[in-house]
Amino acid sequence: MQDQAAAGGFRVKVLTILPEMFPGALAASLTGKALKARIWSLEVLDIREFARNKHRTVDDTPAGGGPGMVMKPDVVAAAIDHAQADASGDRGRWPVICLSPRGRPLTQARVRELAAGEGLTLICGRFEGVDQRVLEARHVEEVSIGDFVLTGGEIPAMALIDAAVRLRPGVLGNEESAVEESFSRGLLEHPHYTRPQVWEGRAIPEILLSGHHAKIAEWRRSQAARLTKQRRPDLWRAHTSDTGGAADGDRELSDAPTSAAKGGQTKDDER
Ligand code: 9D3
Repeated sequence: MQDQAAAGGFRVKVLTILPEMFPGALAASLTGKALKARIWSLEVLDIREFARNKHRTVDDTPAGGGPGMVMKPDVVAAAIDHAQADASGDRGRWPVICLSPRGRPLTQARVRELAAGEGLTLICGRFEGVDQRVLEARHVEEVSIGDFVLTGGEIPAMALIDAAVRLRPGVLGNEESAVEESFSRGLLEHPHYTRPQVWEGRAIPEILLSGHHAKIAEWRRSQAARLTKQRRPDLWRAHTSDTGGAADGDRELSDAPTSAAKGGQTKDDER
């Protein structure tokens, strides 16, 4: 089969002024194997190729003044229009997304929707960002990967691609995908251990060596609850409201200040 879509392949187009950054990390490991196996395809478009002037200018000074530069709407629009020419016209199944610190935070729920589509066109922001008019005119969705500052959208684009591709059929083993379905239910994972039984004087928790599967499962549930309460009170609240607050026999989350509110790591790593 020649046609990627007909072959069931997930098609990703990346618009960037740093095309040399791709496939980068995506060529390694599971995503790299899946790329070779044509489970997904990657087309990298150099935004600079869509600049029409002699100097291939992609940016200009911000209207109203201020620091930095803004990506020009005409150049970015030409790149988007080129990318979308052979994409599915159904934007629901092939959205155009700009990775931007002002975007909506990426969630696993959105990743699932994206992975269920035919493809993605990703614009990697650089400089202060992209001219607002092209985002509106081309119905571009803005997505952030979290509240920290990077130098550009390329690494976020790779993160999004990695998250989506791993959900495509044939990328993960059955074992891993089944675990994903049933297990976590919005909690952090329990801690993991492997041999040696004692390492640097630290023993594997006795219960894990007992062979008592029901007790092991219960220990893992309580550890997952403990870690989630400590590190992600937001997730814990969502989980307890989902399950009517009866998920765990432990004390409920108190109004005590979080570790972040107290200025960082405190008892987080006490075991
Ligand atoms: C001074 C205002 N800055 C916004 C916080 C400007 C700015 C900083 C960094 C504009 C762009 C960038 C580059 N970052 C991204 O393109 C980016 C990003 C990020 O920095 N954090 C989390 N997710 C993303 S998605 C794209």
